[in-house]
Amino acid sequence: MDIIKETYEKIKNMEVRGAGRIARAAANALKEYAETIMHLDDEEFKKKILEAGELLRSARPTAVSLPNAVKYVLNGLKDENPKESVIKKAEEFIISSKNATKNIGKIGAKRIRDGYTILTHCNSEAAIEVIKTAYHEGKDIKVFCTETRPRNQGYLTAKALCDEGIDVTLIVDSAVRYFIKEVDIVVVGADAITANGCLVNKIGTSQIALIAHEARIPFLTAAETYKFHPKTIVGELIEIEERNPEEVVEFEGKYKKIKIRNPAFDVTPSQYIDAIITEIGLIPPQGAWYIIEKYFGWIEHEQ
Ligand code: RUB
Repeated sequence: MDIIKETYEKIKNMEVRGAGRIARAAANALKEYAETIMHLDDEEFKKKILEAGELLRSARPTAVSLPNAVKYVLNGLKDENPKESVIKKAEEFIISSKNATKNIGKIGAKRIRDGYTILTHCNSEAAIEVIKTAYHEGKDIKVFCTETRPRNQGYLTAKALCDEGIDVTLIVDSAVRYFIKEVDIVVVGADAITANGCLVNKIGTSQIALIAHEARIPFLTAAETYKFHPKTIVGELIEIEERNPEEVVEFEGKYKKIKIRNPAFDVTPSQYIDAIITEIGLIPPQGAWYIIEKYFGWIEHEQ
């Protein structure tokens, strides 16, 4: 169980973060754990893997990639050879997740024209892949990265793009409207897409979408199909993670009584989203229901 607890802690304390990475970390932990308990009988093996899945799932509440990855691997328990199947499913998930990001890059890059300035928020592998692919296709592009308070994940994005040789400008989150006239397209990642086509992503995303909408700038989100939330089809709401107030600021003395709120994600309504870039193609937000229905056959609708 060590690998499971270790991975749970790393996801919880954000040593491993970002929806795609946490999903792959959970799948990998289940695989490594399964390999250590192959000597158990099938019933005992199933019990242990289910417990491990439960713990991993509880590490962070918002990114649906985490329960979707766990569920994908746990589905192996229903097979004739559950032990081999769990390991195979975990490997399958990790490979298909990496391929999905690559495909999203290729599809999304077609929407980036030569000379474009792109704005991105937070630190999304999928959004970065779109930008990197466009750049390596020879397009002359510039990127604005928001700082993404309070944890400043935007710095990671700025560094990753700078390492590729891309022209990057880092701005504070509140400067998006100031710079929007210089932006041709907004590309962000996704922690979850709901059945009615809304996007759940890093706090501040919905403000950016609103600003882009007002300025008539296309707003795209890059989301692998495992970021679509199957339970939203039966009306479930997505829990928005509220993190430690000390991430925002630490008050001393009498100022300790000042309340601080620190939601980590927000919801962007579908009307502000021009398209969702998935590994199977570019879809309108209205297509989210179809994706969940078609590609989540392996997830029963739990009510
Ligand atoms: C990260 C974040 C990212 C999505 C998508 O939030 O909001 O935009 O997770 O990322 P946090 P990816 O830092 O709180 O995990 O495309 O890498 O899956």
